[in-house]
Amino acid sequence: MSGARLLARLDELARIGPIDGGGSCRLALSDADRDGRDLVVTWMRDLGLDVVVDAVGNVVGTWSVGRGQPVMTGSHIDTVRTGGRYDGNLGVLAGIEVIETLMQAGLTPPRPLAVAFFTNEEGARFQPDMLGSLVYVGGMSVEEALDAPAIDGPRLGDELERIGYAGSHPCPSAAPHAFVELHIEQGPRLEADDKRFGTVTGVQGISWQEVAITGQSNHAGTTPMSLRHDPALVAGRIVVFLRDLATRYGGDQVCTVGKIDLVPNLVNVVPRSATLTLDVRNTDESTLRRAETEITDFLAQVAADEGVTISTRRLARFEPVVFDNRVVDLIETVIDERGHSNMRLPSGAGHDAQMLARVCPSAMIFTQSHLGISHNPAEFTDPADLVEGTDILLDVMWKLAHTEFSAHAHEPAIGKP
Ligand code: HGY
Ligand code: MN
Ligand code: MN
Repeated sequence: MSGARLLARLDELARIGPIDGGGSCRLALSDADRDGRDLVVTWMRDLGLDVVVDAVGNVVGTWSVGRGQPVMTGSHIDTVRTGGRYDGNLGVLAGIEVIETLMQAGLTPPRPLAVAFFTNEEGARFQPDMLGSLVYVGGMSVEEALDAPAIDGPRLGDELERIGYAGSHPCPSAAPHAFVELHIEQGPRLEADDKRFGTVTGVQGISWQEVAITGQSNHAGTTPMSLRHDPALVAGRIVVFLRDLATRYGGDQVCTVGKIDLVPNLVNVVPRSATLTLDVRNTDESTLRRAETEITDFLAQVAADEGVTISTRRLARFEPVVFDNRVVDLIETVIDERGHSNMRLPSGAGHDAQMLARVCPSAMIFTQSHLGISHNPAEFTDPADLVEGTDILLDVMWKLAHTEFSAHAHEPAIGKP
């Protein structure tokens, strides 16, 4: 395995859509995303992989050797606006490196190996997140996906056409034999517990909604406080309510308001409207539902209190996912055999693996994220961990290619994700 080649490619990809601090901004289906896609497709084609682009722009490069369905790896190369250089990119470039290493070593697996990058994993420009892999496994229709509106306006289908990634390969695609994704943890646990790698048992539940608050635009100087119907105030109360809810629930509960838009957004105008996004997650489905119910009740109450109207729009909703214990065990065994400390943990972030888990035995490998920072140019993972994580991925893929899974439904990893 050539660590130098992997690290050089990570650097080269990071330079597409560069932002201060060494990160990248490649929002899904933007020009920068197109340029990143073109670069990675070039690396796939230079390797002689069979590259297909499907109807929602997912790209899969396959080393067509052996027989049967491929062992697949991959992730995403779209980023948030303040993206780091490893989120998603590591999993895609490590997959290419694994195949190139085996080719150069003259080691041919009994099954094809495939590496994919999926469209709009981040869910930052279009919702839901993991949209491409969701369509890939048949969880969302191509038509619905192509009609998804970007937060800046265009239809997803029109953007695919514009950047030249409206592929012809049909969705859903045939299920791979197995799927394994290498990804940075994006949280603080591995480093805090001094564990070098993570064996990921599943992904927590995700609930995204958009809340639109309509009040009464008015003059900031002349309107008495008692006569205001102020959407900005209501937005602020919602932010505080979510923080209090997460504090009350404790445990894995997280709540985030990441986006607030005021209209007309001017210093001397009581806003007419406020539109905000709610990102609420928990590893336990019943707790997540309880949180959603509390939020719904609060929105009704605060609308009545402040004399505003509130409407909501569902942006994403995925229940917690538990990965296949057979793949989780295999990953843990490989890391143990290579002599590295590791721990089992659920993923706080969403990943394409949670969608592939619907159709084939799937799991993930985590590397540490320094100080748990991610979705931030300061995202950092020790290069030695990136390289060793890729070697772990190679071992896992090689073993999966030599593993036959019995037909019965996957055996979920022990306990909640
Ligand atoms: O939002 C997430 O968890 C992921 O980054 N799409
Ligand atoms: Mn990611
Ligand atoms: Mn991300």
